[in-house]
Amino acid sequence: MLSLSIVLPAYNEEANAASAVEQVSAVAQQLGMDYEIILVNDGSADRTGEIGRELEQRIPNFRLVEHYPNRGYGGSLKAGFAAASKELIAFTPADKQFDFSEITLLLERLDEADIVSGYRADRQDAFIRKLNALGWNTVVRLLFGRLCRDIDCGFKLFRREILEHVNIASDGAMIDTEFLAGAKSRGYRITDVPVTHLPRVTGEATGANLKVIVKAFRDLARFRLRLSRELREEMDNGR
Ligand SMILES: Nc1nc2c(ncn2[C@@H]2O[C@H](COP(=O)(O)OP(=O)(O)O)[C@@H](O)[C@H]2O)c(=O)[nH]1
Ligand SMILES: [Mg+2]
Repeated sequence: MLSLSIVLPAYNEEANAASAVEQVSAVAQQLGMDYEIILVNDGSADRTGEIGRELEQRIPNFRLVEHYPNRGYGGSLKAGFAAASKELIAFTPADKQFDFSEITLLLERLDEADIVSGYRADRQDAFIRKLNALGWNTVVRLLFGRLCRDIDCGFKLFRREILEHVNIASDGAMIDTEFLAGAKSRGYRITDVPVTHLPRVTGEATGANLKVIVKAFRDLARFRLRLSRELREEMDNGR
């Protein structure tokens, strides 16, 4: 049985963090795997850090990683990945928009893939977010071919070794695209499974503001160029 690191990025999640970690912990204890849970406090202005330190007193195999100032969704995930020590890494947001017990659906697919992404068959976000996602997934597919159905789904599982071969520069919303495209172009297999998506009940989603979107598209163009250059260099060095 492979071992598992579970990363939860958190930005101003004082209303969700404790119950999110308790839910993940309850599921992880049933998996029969060697596991660790890592909550990443991404420069929150609220009590997320304090709550994380309190959780360290009572949640088994739990660790808080925190940094200031806020780095962004990608930056928080990368901090969690860097702290992870197990063979597999799963990530799920601290706002409880996924049912972590469905991790078993992702684990089941590891025999056919190196990265298993959830996809939000029934996405519980505003219409504008769905429209943005459609546009984003279409542009990414044009630039990198098919990666998976729902590129930015925040519930994924992958083999940690991939991080040794794929360098992720973005600290923003581009992280999933960089990771998936970088992994696919190095021959790693990607698959996806439908997962339940829950509405955000408390706290504020900031994933859709215009600044984030414009930055992501600019980063996308830069990444396309960088990936081609990296692959050429790897070819030249016979890797
Ligand atoms: N938006 C945002 N979320 C962050 C950041 N750092 C960590 N997160 C966490 O990343 C997860 C996803 O963010 P969210 O805004 O809910 O994005 P959405 O669900 O795609 O709308 C949440 O658990 C956030 O707390 C950040 O700088 N910005
Ligand atoms: Mg969310």
